Amino acid sequence: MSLTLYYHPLASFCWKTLIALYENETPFAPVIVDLGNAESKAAFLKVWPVGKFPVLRDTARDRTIPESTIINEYLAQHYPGKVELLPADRDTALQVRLGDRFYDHYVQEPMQKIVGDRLRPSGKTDPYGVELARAEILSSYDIIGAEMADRQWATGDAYTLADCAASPALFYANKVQPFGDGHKNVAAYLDRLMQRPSFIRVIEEAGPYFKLFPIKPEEN
Ligand SMILES: N[C@@H](CCC(=O)N[C@@H](CS)C(=O)NCC(=O)O)C(=O)O
Repeated sequence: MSLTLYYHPLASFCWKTLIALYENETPFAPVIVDLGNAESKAAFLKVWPVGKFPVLRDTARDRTIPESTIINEYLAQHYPGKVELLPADRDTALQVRLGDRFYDHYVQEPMQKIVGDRLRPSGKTDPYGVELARAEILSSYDIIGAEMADRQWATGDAYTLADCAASPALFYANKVQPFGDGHKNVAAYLDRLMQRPSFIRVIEEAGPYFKLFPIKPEEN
């Protein structure tokens, strides 16, 4: 086995890559990084000095690949499987990349802003930034709701790496900014994503760590 994934089971960007790996049953060695543990953090910083996960190490090709999107494209290119995560057709691939970028930048990042703000020390929070993040997520829900009126998956009939990105983005965004009654298409899309065995497995594996998530359902 040549692939090692550095990750944390609760981390939303890591879910993107775990889902991609599980979709195609790609074998890998898991290494859980605990950034709260000095030794684990120091070892991880040697792998990727930026210190953000996931990171994939491929000894067969002597490559270290950071950034969830780049990892998922790398897997699609070098470790393809039954699910074509990135279509061969270049125009269709652009749509898939756009979907991936959309879910990262306009759903997952504002969600991270809200969660991150909760973890800040008192007196250092950013209420206006959180307000903007909530508005951005709601605007994204409107866009997704309209798109999903006649689509099964993020960019059409085929499941792709855009759906890998959408899965954690929508799962966690719904926890901090619930879909509510106004976004039924978005809720239905997340339901479809959550029926994928890959995503079921990721959520099960995160189970023991959910207690660390700082925002409780009753707060919404
Ligand atoms: N653009 C990066 C974002 C990665 C990211 O933000 N990862 C979070 C976990 S979901 C992380 O490493 N957080 C730890 C930290 O920022 O110290 C990617 O797509 O991989």
